[in-house]
Order: sequence, then structure tokens, then C-alpha cells
Amino acid sequence: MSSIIEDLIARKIFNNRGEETIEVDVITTSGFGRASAPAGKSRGKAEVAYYPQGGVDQALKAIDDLVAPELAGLNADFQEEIDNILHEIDGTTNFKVIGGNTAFAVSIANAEAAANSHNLLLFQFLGGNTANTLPYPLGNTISGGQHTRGKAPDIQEFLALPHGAETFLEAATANAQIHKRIGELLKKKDKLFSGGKSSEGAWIANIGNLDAFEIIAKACEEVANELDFECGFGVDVAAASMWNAKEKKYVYQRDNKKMDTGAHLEFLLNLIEKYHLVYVEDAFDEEDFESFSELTKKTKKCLICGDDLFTTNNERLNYGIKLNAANSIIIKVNQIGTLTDASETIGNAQSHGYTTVMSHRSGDTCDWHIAQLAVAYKCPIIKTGIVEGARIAKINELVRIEHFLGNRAKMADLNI
Ligand code: 2PG
Ligand code: MG
Repeated sequence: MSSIIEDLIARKIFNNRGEETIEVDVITTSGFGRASAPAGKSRGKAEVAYYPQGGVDQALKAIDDLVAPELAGLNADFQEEIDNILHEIDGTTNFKVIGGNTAFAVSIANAEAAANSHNLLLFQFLGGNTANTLPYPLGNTISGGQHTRGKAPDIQEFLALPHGAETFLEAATANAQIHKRIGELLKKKDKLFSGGKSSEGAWIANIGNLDAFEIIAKACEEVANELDFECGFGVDVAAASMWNAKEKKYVYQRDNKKMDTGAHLEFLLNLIEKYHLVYVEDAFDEEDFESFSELTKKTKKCLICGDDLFTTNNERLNYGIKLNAANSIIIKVNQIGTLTDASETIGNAQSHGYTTVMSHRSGDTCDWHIAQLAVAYKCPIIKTGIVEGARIAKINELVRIEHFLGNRAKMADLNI
């Protein structure tokens, strides 16, 4: 069996928003890997550039002219070497020349091709024999903020986390039922509710932020009682998109409210206590490490997670670790570009006790690799929506992994 790269083919495809994106095939002597890149809407400022000037077309040209000739003949097994070459070809710190999404698609397709060349699944190839832990699915039920247009909550995501489930399939079932129940509750509350959904498949409803808390709390409680295990919930505040730097206030348009940083901290602490929130992502603006640290200090059982705050970037994570800014981190490989960069950040986070959350993007394809990566890198949580094609592709891949592992499969230890 040989993993020598014979060819690299790139094409333009579409994500679930109909936006153009890049897909890459890596062909080795005895294997094949294919990956496509996702796209965020509420991006962190420190993320790498997605595409060079000229967009996906220019990225395809970069693959043909620069990347494919360099990688042909190399061994796909050596992921770090492949990823270093991508950095060298680009020559900038943020993938401005070839595009971060170009690097992402090549990097993941390469890993997949290497695994396939050895007749292994990606999680086995990267994680070895000890990779037998399934993550809990953190599922988006109600959308707000930049993921919606018009009247909706300002908080971007209301997320179910069925942390009492004993298998992944049970947990995914709970999330599907919570999502459905929330749809029914929204219809009960407002006869005009049209059943509209965001790109992540979460409901879009003309309700206030506090209404959304009440509804998800009720749905989680009912489903938890029916299934007889605990279903918690949390939020992605995506607070950077609410931060008005001039006024130094968080602006909650839907509720007609403005809060300074201290008031926002109090607001969140009250919600954490009242609803026993298990997860709060991006509670403050992405440059305000100090307020993250205050919140982390003042909470016990709740995961305080950084997404825009860290952008999967090891240097930003190191700064956060120094300040005790959080106890959890979102991992989006395309925020940083390559698998090697992301796996370094994961390793660093885990060795400092951070709960790593492997994550989709709001604009995504049916690429299922993050499911394999979550198991390979022992991430206790995967954030990947509940319904909608691009989300189901990842959920179903985890169902398959659990089935494949049989009685070796176990659920992650969440400690919440
Ligand atoms: C987030 C994500 C995914 P986006 O903020 O966590 O839910 O949104 O992909 O738009 O950055
Ligand atoms: Mg986020």
C-alpha cells in the first residue's frame, strides 16, 4: 500500500447557502480523499483569509499552478510536512495568497487520502486504537443575531446539550426531539410563526431573547423527562457582533436594551444561574479577554467557551490560558487553515484542561470530516446543528462511527 500523491484536483462547488466554495480531491497510489471547505457568517477578526483576491476561481488557479506541482510525488502520510509546504507556498501569516479555505481543503483531503491508502477510517488513522470516545452533540435550536435577518433574538444560538445520554444515538435523538418540541412551542406562542429556519436548520422566530430561554428550557425539560436523562442547554452569544465599540455597550436590538460590560456580565451570570446553563460561548467581544476571565472565575459548572476569542489560534489560546479566560475552546479548522495547526491548538487546550468543541460553520457542505476529527482528537463535544443536510451529514457519520466501534464505543466524560 502506498500513499504517494499522484494527483490533486480542485473544483468549485456550493455550500448550503448557495455560496461558492472549494472542493479538493487528493489521489494517491492506493487511496483517495475528498474535502470541501465551509464558511462562517459571524467570523472572528483573527481568522485566516478564506480566499485570495479573486475568490474561489483564484484559489483553483493557485492549486493548479502552485500547490499541485509541489505536492505531487510526496507521501500523504506525512501530514505535518504537507501542511508546512502549504504555509511555505503561501508565504503569509494568514493564507492571503492561496486562501485559508484552499489550505483547509487540501489538508483534510490529504489526511483522508492517507487514511484511505491504509484502508483505515480517518479517526483510526489519526487517533489510533484509543480513539473510541464519541462526543456529545451540541445542537442549535433557535437562531438569532447575524444568522438571521429581521426580527429574532440578538443572541446567535440557543444550543441543546443532552449530556445525560449514554450513547451518541440517544443524544442525537434527544436533540431532534428538542428541536421538534421547540417548533411546536413557537407555533403555540405565535399563530403567525411560519416555521422558517436558518442555514444551520435552527428556528427563526420573532421572539425576544428571554422568550427563547423560556422556550428552550421547557423543551429540554419535557424531553429529558420523556427520555429519562438530563438535557442541558446553553448559548453562543456571539457578543462581538453586538459590541458597539464607540459607546462601549452591548446592543440588544430586539429587546431595546444596551448594557455596558459590567451589566452584561451580571446579565449572563443571572441567566447561567436561573437556567443552569451548561455552555456559554463568546460571552464578550473577541478582544476582551479580561471579561471572559471574570466570567470564568465566577462560574462553576458552566463551560465558558471561546470561538471568535481564540479563532483556533494557538497564540491567542496561550494568551487566554495565561489569563484563565475560559475553560473551553471552539475548534474550526478553517479558522486557522491546516489540520496540523488545529491539532496543535487542540493538544495545547486539552493539556490545560480546556474542553475542546469541534465545530461546523453556518455555511457548510455535506462534508462529514469534522465527525471523524472529533473522535480522532477526543473532543468531548461536537457543535454541528440538529437538522438540515450539512448538519445531518456529520451527525449520521458519528452514528456510523458509534455503530462501527460496537461495544468499544463510549461517550465522552463531560464533567458538567
Ligand atoms: C459560530 C458559528 C457556527 P459562523 O459562531 O459558532 O455556529 O457561526 O460559522 O457563522 O461563524
Ligand atoms: Mg461561535
